[in-house]
Amino acid sequence: MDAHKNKPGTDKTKSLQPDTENSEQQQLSTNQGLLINDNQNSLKAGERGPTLMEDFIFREKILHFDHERIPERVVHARGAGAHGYFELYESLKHYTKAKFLTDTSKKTPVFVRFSTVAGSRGSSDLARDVRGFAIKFYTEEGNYDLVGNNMPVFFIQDAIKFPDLIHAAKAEPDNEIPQAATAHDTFWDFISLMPESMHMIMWAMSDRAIPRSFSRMEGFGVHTFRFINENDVSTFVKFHWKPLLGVHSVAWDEAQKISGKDPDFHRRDLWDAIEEGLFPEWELGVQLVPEDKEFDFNFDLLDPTKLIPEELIPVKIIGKLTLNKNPENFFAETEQIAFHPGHLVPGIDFTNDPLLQGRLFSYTDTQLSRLGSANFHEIPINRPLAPVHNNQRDGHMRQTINAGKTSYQPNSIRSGCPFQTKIEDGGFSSYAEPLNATKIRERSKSFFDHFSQATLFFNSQSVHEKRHLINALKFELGKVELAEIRLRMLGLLSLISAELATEVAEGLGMTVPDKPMYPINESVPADAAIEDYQPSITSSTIKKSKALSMEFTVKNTIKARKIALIINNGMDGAVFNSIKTRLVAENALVKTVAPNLGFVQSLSNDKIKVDFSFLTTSSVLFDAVFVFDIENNSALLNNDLIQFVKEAYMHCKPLALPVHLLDHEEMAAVKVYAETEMGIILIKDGDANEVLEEFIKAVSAHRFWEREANF
Ligand code: HDE
Repeated sequence: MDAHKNKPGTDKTKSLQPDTENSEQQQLSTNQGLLINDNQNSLKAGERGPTLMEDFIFREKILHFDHERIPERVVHARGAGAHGYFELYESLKHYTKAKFLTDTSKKTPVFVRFSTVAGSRGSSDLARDVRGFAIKFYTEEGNYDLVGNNMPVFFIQDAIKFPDLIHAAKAEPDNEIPQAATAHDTFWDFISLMPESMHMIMWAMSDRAIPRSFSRMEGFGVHTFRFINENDVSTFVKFHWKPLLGVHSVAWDEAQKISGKDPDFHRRDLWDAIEEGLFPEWELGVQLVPEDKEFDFNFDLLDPTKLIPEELIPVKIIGKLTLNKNPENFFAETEQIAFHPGHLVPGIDFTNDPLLQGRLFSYTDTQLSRLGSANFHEIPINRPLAPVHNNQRDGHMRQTINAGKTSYQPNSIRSGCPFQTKIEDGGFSSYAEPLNATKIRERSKSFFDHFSQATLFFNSQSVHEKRHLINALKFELGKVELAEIRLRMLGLLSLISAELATEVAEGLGMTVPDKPMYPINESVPADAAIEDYQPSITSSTIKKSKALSMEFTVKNTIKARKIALIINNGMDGAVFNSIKTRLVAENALVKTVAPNLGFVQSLSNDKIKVDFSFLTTSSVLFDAVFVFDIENNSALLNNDLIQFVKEAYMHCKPLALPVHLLDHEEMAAVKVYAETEMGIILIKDGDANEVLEEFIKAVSAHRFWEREANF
């Protein structure tokens, strides 16, 4: 039996059990239940003769195989998911009547799917990209989907631009190159003509686009939504997920190497953490804005390229999400789950954000082509825990057997059932927002400051975060072939920060143009001046926001950190055991690495199991490296080990090293910075236990990016 089947579940996972097939101790059969006697040979006319058309067992098997694939998601195709639950810390009754947000005794089952956006299903987890962060809450009032991302803003302001954005970002249509990468002409051509994307470009070029793991990313609902309370009072709300492990990323060089060494790195990390019982956790936070404060900001709350700085509206932490169970079957659960921002419960409603409004059409529509039928809500993972009764009938692959004569309303034959529910008894009603409008195809003037928050983001980054962002732009624009695209981008960057534009220009061997070169916006009201509808910069009251930098999210924990313990024959087994035990007690995930697989022999002849050889793993797959000392120094100075340590050093990881390892000529750089505060811990007198506390502290600090200044 698979180990993870013993792990805890939720009410939703229990509800999936009747649909779960388990072949243990079972006989092989056809789909009709006929027992199969030979699954190795097709039916033939003679042992060397042709296969017979009559072989219905062969035909059924091959036919099913031929149809195993469904279209991948048009965006967010690559993903991984898990089950879990949401617990509420305090009731939000004052703001919303949603039961899962008012009753603190409830544990709401959820399924979460994380994803990249641009790549295909088989692409690397480590692509520079936005990450999807989609949650389905199986509440007693029906399914509520919070379909968010790991960045709080978006590239475009109106949903009608989404196909353009995605066509530009995906592989180019003539040769389908590059896979899962935005470093190419069509993406930057589009972006350089879309000044509204500048704020999101800052996020997408920051290290947030190369997260260390799903469990170390924030999540955001992005749009402003509405809470509605029992008295029909509306409050604007923005949703935030804050990871309890802090927000951390990898280095760009590392990301590219992981894509080759283990393209399933994030998927595996999520799976392993749950299997080990190191459940990923996030706190849910809300920013609340009363309806009458809608216009108190120098940006529009309906504009999805803007965030509300936490200095203006603090994030109120209201509950916790825990992921505690891996799926039984990737296709049945992670692939077939269908999210939709329009899956609401009473107490939550939309705003007129034009991006959100457009999404409300797209999600159900896309499920029809992806999952093939209007009955996709009947797939086990999509079924609500709340009962479903209505007069919708039939269609491809209908599962429900709707008993009774009537499938219409009003009816008298079944006393009008299923009947409507009054609002006070839990029936949904849309927020009665007063509208008095003229039909127009225009953008609100309040949406035209495309730069202030991009500047706020850039200025809020730490020194190394800025450096990484600048390098990302040098890389991405450096891959662009058409010089005019690069030039247009430099023009736009100069409106965000002169420092940023100048440094990127230097990397491209170009100079920043005097004037930005974006197209004139001609879509203005008939009686308005065209100048009033061009991109603009409003002065911002806030110059820096702490919440926008990852630097301040470091937590004092090494939970789920992957640590390589480098071992070899002739090491001290007792020291190894005590260090390993302590790291495991601190919830780290430790693996042994040695020149060869099998076992190494300690000084006292104990056998220690080797998890990986230098050939089957790589330093980029670990957060930290601990090298155990051995009697024979020359064996320790093995070239594979030196390369492993050097690479971890270059990626600014914490290292614990026997002091004589630094005698190797290739370790000269490491030697210079040993014993500084830069996470290089030396084991001097053989007893590695003495440096353990320092090592644990260094691992919890994540990375020592200051080292980069010396490369
Ligand atoms: Fe999506 N998006 N999106 N999106 N989106 C999809 O729905 C779409 C947007 C997001 O794990 C698709 O079922 C439009 C913003 C996530 O299954 C599709 C627009 C945000 C996922 C779609 C947006 C998202 C999707 C493709 C512009 C963050 C993955 C497959 C108006 C708030 C969900 C599918 C999963 C998936 C349309 C913009 C998040 C085509 C038209 C903004 C996390 O319906």
